[in-house]
Amino acid sequence: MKQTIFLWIGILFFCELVRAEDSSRLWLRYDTGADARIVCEQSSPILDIAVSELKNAWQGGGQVTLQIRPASPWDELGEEGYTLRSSGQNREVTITSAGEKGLLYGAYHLLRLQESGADLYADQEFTEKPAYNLRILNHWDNLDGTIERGYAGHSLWQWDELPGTLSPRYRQYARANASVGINATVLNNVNANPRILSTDYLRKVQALAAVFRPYGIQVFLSINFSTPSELGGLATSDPLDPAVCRWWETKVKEIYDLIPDFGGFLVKANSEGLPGPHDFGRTHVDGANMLAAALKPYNGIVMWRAFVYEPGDDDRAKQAYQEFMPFDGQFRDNVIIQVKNGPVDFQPREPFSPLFGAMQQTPVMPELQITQEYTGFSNHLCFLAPMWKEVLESDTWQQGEGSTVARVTDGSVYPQSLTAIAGVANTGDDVNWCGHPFAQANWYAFGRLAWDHTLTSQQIADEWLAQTFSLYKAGETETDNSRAVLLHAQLTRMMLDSHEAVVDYMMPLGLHHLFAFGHHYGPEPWCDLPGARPDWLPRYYHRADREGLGFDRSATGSNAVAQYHAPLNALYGNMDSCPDELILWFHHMPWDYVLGTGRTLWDELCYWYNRGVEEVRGFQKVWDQAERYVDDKRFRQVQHRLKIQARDAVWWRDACLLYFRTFSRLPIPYELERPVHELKDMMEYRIDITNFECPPYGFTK
Ligand code: GCW
Repeated sequence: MKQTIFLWIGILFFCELVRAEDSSRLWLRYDTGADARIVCEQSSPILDIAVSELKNAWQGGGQVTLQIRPASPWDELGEEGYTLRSSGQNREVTITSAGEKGLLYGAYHLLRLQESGADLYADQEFTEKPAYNLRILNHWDNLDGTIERGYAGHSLWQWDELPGTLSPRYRQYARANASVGINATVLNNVNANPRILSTDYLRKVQALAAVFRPYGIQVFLSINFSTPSELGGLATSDPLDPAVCRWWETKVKEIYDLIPDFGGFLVKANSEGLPGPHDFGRTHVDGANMLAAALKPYNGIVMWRAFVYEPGDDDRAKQAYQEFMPFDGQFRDNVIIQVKNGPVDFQPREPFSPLFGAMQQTPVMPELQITQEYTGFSNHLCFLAPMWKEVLESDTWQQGEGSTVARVTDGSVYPQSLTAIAGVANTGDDVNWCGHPFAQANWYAFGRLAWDHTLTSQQIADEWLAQTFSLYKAGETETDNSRAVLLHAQLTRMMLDSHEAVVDYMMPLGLHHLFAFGHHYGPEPWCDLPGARPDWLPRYYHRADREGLGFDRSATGSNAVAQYHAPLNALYGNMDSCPDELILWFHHMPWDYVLGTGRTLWDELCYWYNRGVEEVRGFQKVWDQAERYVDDKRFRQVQHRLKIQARDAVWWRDACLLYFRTFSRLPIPYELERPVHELKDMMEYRIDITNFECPPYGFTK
């Protein structure tokens, strides 16, 4: 009898565990009910959250004190930074900050240390402060609930229900952001619907802002430049028209009456068919400054995107620089230019945008893409921290050696009061938020790097894994535990290698934009749509012909290299010195050109594609070992997606090599695996993305 009862208790406990494992808790998987001793003399919505998080989850015993210290002009940590002191002897932790938000971030950091297995009572004192003032998510969420380039379901924002009904996920979203230091969000797509500024929608935005505020999160909106005419009924949206200026001033006042801490506007103008100041014969400066003037009285800002390009004769990669450099210094002080990490468009690998560091009188902010538009959607495991680190650590040389992209944008090199970094969000209403369990790591990594870009990818992967999978806790014996330690190391390695693997099987050696037209999932290097914009077709980028492959951006070609500061212009501009990783970005290389490895371009291409495939197969082997240590649901989700990724990698390799082979007419090196697809079949195949939420995908004919 007793045994049966125990058995039932066991079964119920097990069911509860399984039920709980739906990935919805992200990296915030603390055991609750700790009832820890937390002391904080003040109370406020932000502080109350800091206290309750610790009270619930702090397992360190002793006491944690949260203290606001008087702000002083010498306090370099600001309102968001903090000092954390711990004493082993007294089992005490004290976090001090000049601001409430600093204490909230300190509290989350303490819990992060706990969950990632740090020694909680090593006598220590350290300070933390964010690298960028604004660490902001950009949601490409449409008002109809769809998400442009979103792969985790529909929008989190239930516009139909707002403002009356507040989904519990809003608070969970805010909490997750705060836990990694993200302090702002743009709620709607940069391809903005004018209706977002209608009073109806502003009331919905107000309701969201109220949920986010206690987590230190400020709300911004993307605006459509033609809103005065489209929504306001004006005859024009010309930024120099006094009636248009007045319209914006009135609208901005309405917004601030509803949301006093509203952050400002994000603007995509005269880009990919969206309206902008050019439509009225005005410039980006006219447009941005007009909005900035309306926002200024409320301390609002304008984030004006530099993602602009027109079909024409000139290289797309050069256009943002050409269009924006002449305006350097002409923007108002509450305008910041938002620049994608690379000069084209979030490709798996690009060199950094030459605008970084070059604009010296205007603040510039990097825009990174967390959602995996070009890296396998939510099917492929691709940890993006290494890619972002590569960009942030690229040396622009604009002010001598060490003027890295990070340092020219975070205020270290140029004195700027406005510093910011944006990430295009990968969240949706899927239970697990991001589609792929490992895609959560990219949301996490964006926050951590925006806070501290000197963290290594390894540190970030390490702490995310420890918090998200708790492998060590699974082991029952010492052998189990030491296996878990080894597995943790292998999984970290898998994450760290995953971005390079994706580059290898999709677009190695600097190739870019070989994607299928429209949805950007699979390969279509041959794509040729009559009437399509040439700069939206892969041929524009790979330029394969009988002689060779790649885009000549050297002095003999488009001369995009001239936009880079010395010595990079020469380094990139010369085939012999250009890094292999970027060689086809900058050069049209002969098929038989011998690279540093001693292999010809063609052979090297085959090797890199194959390496990508092999790497993914390696990830499968590592992941299968996790079966005993990870809950069944997440284990199978990842396992299933790795299968898709492995199939897709072969598809990418076969498609690109067989297609390029029609130009090189060279054999795939005989020691390498042979293609398993026919080029003709792959060219006829159309990916069905109408139901992209439920795999399987991949080339199966
Ligand atoms: O990467 C491209 C995307 C578009 C996107 C655009 C942009 C929101 O394919 O979907 O539009 O860039 O960043 O504006």
